[in-house]
Amino acid sequence: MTSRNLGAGAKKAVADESWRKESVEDRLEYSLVKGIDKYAVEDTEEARQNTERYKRPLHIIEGPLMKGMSIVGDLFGAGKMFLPQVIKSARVMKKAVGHLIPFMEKEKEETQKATGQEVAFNNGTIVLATVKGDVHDIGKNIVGVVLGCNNYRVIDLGVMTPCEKILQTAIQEKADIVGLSGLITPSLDEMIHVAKEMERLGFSLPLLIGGATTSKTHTAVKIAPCYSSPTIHVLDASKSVVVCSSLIDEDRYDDYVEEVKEEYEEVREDHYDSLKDRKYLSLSEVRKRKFEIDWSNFEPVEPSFIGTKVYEDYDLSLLVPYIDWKPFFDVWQLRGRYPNRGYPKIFNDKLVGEEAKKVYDDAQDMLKKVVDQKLLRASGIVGLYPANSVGDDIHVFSDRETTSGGKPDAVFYGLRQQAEKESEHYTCLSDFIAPQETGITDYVGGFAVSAGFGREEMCRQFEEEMDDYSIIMIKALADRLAEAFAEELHERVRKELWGYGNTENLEVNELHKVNYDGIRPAAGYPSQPDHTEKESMWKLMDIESSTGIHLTESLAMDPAASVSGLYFAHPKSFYFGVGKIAKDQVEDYAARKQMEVKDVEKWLRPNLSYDC
Ligand code: B12
Repeated sequence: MTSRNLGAGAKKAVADESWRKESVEDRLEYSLVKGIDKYAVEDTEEARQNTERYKRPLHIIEGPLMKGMSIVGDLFGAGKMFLPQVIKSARVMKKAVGHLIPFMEKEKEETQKATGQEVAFNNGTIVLATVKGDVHDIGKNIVGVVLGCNNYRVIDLGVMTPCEKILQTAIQEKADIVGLSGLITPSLDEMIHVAKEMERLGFSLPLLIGGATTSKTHTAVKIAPCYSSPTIHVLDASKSVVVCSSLIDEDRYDDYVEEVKEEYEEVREDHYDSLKDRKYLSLSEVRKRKFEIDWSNFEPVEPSFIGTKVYEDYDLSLLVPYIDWKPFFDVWQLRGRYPNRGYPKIFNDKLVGEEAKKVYDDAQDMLKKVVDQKLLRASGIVGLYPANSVGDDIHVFSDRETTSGGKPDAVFYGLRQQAEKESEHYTCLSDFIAPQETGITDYVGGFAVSAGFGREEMCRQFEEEMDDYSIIMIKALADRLAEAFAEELHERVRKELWGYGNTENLEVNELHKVNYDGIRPAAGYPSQPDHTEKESMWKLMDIESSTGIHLTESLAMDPAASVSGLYFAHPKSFYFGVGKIAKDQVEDYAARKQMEVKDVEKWLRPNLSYDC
């Protein structure tokens, strides 16, 4: 496999080459602004040879390269350039700087020998890491690239990084800032741990917090109080440059840190006030007000098999039509404005339409290669079982005979809404399964899919080529394929494997709008925020050995491009959010799951209505 012909957008060099006649400075600037990496090394070397103008290799970075990147930065800041273009510009910058690094290292050694003084080549050093137990890194990668373009030295420790490694690296590399990333809620606790360790070990470096599961409130309420130096939540990549430059600039540091401190104090006050305002019903009360389904005339459809069916090396071409492209554009921070928000209408958007089309075309090119050359592999599993609800839990059986009061083969535990609200129902997933006392044998399903096998090999190849654009592209596509797999398999389940929707005939866009009967809630999503439920699924369906999808200590699925969940068939089932729950439910849940209350509190911390 040669990544030369795999790299996204690589073949789209400009047809008009007249700009090659300009000065080397203009050519470098043009390459950076247009994101053309073809001549990056050649032109940088030409500039380096001109030792009269550029006495040190660093002067080429500080001169033409940074000039080009600051134009990129200004255009990005002004909303005239978009993330995919910035990442392509960064690819040019990385190749140019990569060519200069050996010369700068040599110079650094010589200067250090001669003067005994350290030489800095950049705005500052930032150590980035996805925390222990978490496998997601698209967001962190984007931040790394954007900071790199702004001449920060970025040391990216990758995913599943233990606290000790992060802190050791920060010391060894004389970092100016530490940045943590996480996608799933268990990572929030790991971030608190890192903050506590930084405090214990006497660190004073600013700590940045980012990733889909993080928030300003969580950072202000839970992480910042553990560490006496600045701890700042960063919403997205574009904000990361402003935050880092305010922290690195000695003149701005004090004011900026003071401002954040005051803001976080207010966030904490608001948070604690809002906790006081909210009311919760007791668990026994909400159980009385469960979501009622009339089971008297209900005849569940019997699945075509009981147990599991494994799909190895699933045909990727079957998945492509099921891709939901909207989240793909979110990754690239391309948002169309009403009425052009969704796909394909985004292409009509005046502001982002053209760029959206370009990144989409690059995605199609890469997707074609991935499918034709089988560069990614997809595996999945479906499990279908007799089941009954027993209170808030779902008892699952391996055969029909054992449903009537027998010992279940697995129990899926449920959480019930408790925050007072206008609607009369306080829902729990178990409400969608026939209760044991009805005597009806109902069914529940489970699934796990991944399209991430082979992704790391591709990324390593792109890394060698210093091609961050293609790294982000392949990760985004693997995630899209994983979700498409979940969508396609769910349809297959409804139409054939379980068969309760065998007359269904919906277009893919209707599937994305959930216009079919039944739901597939995932452990970690709002209907069941407890990630530990995945352990029961993995055991019942033997998921790891059947598919190769492994659970980390934080219960993230590895490979990252994986999705899992349960299937509910009842036409009245719907998605909902459990929201915050009170201590009586936490204690009851812990007793049912035979877990310690403090462990339940750890896994469900973002859902607790109380502080602990
Ligand atoms: C797309 C998506 C996925 C993709 C993967 C996404 C990825 N980034 O790798 C797929 C489909 C694989 C997926 C799977 C799952 N997901 Co998901 N997913 C999302 C979704 C819809 C968007 C996330 C995303 O990609 N955003 C775009 C990227 C570019 O943004 P980002 O990662 O946030 O990064 C930006 C900033 O956060 C910031 N940033 C990030 N890191 C850092 C670090 C520093 C230092 C700084 C300064 C800034 C910074 O800058 C970045 C660029 O701007 C969110 C919901 C949402 N709207 O956020 C849920 C969400 C993240 N998923 C969630 C869950 C639960 C899951 C699953 C566990 C579900 C399941 N059981 O199958 C799995 C877990 C997968 C696994 N391997 O374990 C939850 C997580 C919260 C929780 N309860 O744990 C969310 C929030 C949905 C929800 N509302 O419940 N998911």
